[in-house]
Amino acid sequence: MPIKSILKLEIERVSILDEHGNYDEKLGAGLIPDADIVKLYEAMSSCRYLDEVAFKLQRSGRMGTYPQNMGQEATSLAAAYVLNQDDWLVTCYRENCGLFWRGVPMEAILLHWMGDERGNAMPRPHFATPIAVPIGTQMLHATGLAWASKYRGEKQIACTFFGDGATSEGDFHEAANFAANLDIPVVFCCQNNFWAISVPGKIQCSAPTVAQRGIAYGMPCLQVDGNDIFACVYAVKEAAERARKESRPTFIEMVTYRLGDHTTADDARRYRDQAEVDVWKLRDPLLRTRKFMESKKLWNSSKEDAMRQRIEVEVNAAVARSEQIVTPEISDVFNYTFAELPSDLAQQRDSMQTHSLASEATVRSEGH
Ligand SMILES: Cc1ncc(C[n+]2csc(CCOP(=O)(O)OP(=O)(O)O)c2C)c(N)n1
Ligand SMILES: [Mg+2]
Repeated sequence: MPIKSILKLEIERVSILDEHGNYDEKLGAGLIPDADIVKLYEAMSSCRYLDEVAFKLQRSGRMGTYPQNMGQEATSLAAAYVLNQDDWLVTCYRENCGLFWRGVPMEAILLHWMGDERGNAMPRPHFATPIAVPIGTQMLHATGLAWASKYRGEKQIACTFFGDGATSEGDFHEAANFAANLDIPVVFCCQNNFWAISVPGKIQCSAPTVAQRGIAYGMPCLQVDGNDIFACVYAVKEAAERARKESRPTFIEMVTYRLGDHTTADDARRYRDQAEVDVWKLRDPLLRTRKFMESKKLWNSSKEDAMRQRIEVEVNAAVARSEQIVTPEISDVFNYTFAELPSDLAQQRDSMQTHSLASEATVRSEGH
């Protein structure tokens, strides 16, 4: 018997607005109206400014830790722009821009990183899940949410975000396998920023693309320039349509770069070259979008200055609101964890009122 090839695979890469300002008129026709690209740029700029402020808050002891999103704003924003308001957006921790676009208040994110659990209480109309710090868990949540929607005959789809490192977790493989085999309407968006803290991408994945990891599960896969908001919108639109019409998942590798440290607890200079960062600074999604708008006379430096002033007011007000929130009571853990408090915990709660924890609570609130 001769040996014959039974499968040949191909990964397509989508780019519409490249880093040199070239715009693909065919793919990009009617994709994002002019008025919207201005709003999207403003959203990315506001998210970038929040990064600056949050960094300073952490350094001055007003925030626990913070993962800057700098450089990766276009990916989740594109998804939030495309999705319906009642589709699920299931993120990890570098998708602030998408969350803000769908209306999640900035102070929710600030509270989360200030260590206040109430930052995780995403109000229902936003259809966003709490920020997932355990790597990979959210891909399963998204698959479950989309499956539930399909089971109930509802129209909602789910879109989940995760990093390149997360595709090495078992959770990714379980979610992908489940979604592809049960025809679940979920969009998997992998933000390949080439690093998982200090571990370089080539150690995580020996294949030439991360996208092809999805092929093994039999789902459509593609790669996009993740710093090109037009390409991201194009890809998510196509994937969301597939999810809605055919109830099929898609895997999108969004190639991007984190311009900052992993978090404020990291110093990326210890493991990556400045020359690499400098190359990616030129591919910055904000810079690219701004140049595009200027070439179309949609933007200029006075608009930039006016926007910066608006953003400063908006972000500073969110910081003030998050710092004014009243510290929770220790007894809240009893009052809000169970619908009906088990008797042993009721006993603990009652004894807490008369024993050491109660005095600790008083000291804490007095000292605050
Ligand atoms: C289950 C789990 N293991 C380890 C960690 C510690 N950790 C935090 S971020 C990170 C790297 C994640 O890399 P990637 O998925 O590429 O996301 P990125 O931070 O680059 O956006 C690790 C290992 C964690 N949070 N959760
Ligand atoms: Mg990464």
